[in-house]
Amino acid sequence: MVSFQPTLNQFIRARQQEYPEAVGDFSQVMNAIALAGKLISREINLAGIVDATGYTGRMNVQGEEVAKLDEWANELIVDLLGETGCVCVMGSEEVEGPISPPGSASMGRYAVLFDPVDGSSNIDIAAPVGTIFSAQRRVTESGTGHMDDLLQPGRNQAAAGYILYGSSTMFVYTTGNGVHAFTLDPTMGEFHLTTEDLKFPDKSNVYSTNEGNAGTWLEPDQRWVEWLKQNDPATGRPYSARYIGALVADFHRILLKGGIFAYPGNTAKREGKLRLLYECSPLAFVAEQAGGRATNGLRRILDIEPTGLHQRTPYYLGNASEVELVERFHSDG
Ligand code: AHM
Ligand code: MG
Repeated sequence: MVSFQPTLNQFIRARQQEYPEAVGDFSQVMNAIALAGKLISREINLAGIVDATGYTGRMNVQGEEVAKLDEWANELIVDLLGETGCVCVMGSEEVEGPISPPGSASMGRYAVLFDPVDGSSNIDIAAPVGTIFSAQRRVTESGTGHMDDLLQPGRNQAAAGYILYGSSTMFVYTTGNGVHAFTLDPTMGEFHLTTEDLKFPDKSNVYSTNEGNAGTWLEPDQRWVEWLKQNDPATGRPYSARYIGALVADFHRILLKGGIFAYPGNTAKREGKLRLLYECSPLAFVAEQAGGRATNGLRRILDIEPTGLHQRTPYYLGNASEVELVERFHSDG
């Protein structure tokens, strides 16, 4: 038999056979997300040709302009997850409240949160963007799911991951048993396993943050970034800066090459910019499973009890030693 790397679907099915109680719902949820990823990847590749760049002219719940691709990808993911029958409720960056799947589909066992196209302003310049997803087991007992199913701490996640639309399209996920990465073969339309049990490399002296905001940051973050830039070869300083402005792409580089991503709060917005449930928690789960760390500067992201679907949090993510370093700046005042 010709040997090839397993497809995402084969990999998930093989893993599921290890759990006799599994009934296949989880595979269906993951397949729906992967199919959405393939369709979004195609649309992004053709964005300039099919008039998918630019904005709709509407604002989303966060008061941000809605890119055409945000809206299209949101509807696509809602439809594909909804028709699995395995999802009881959804939460999206693009929609203010919980999204109920149509009809009996709302009996499903999973609550799924997602950011359909994160960093979507990058689309207009053909730079990388990503989809982020998180699947929680429902906590309500029956019928349509609701907010309680969505507002769970990240440590409860059944699965989480992202799809990176870069020079290649990658699907990276964890269910709490390591992080696995797949690359899309566009000629076959299949994601193939490229790395099983992915781990952060040893620390590297790279930081990724929007330093243009540094003047608005709180004092510990300002001291931290100044420290990184000092010239002290014995401690590997100065660090190198890398920032794409799309969380999935910035995080993926750090996962593969090492370093830290930070989006601190500032004096006007203490909670910063990034959203806990569909941006920070899923990548925190991936980071921890890859041997890294994710905190808000003082506290583990996965232990934050959410109170709102779109709540924000300061965010530090990457090699454990690098995240611990910035935490020391915070705990020292
Ligand atoms: P979005 O959800 O509106 O796309 O914003 C999230 C993005 C992240 O991908 C990225 O890390 C961050 O915003 C960049 O923000 P900034 O432009 O302030 O550096
Ligand atoms: Mg986003």
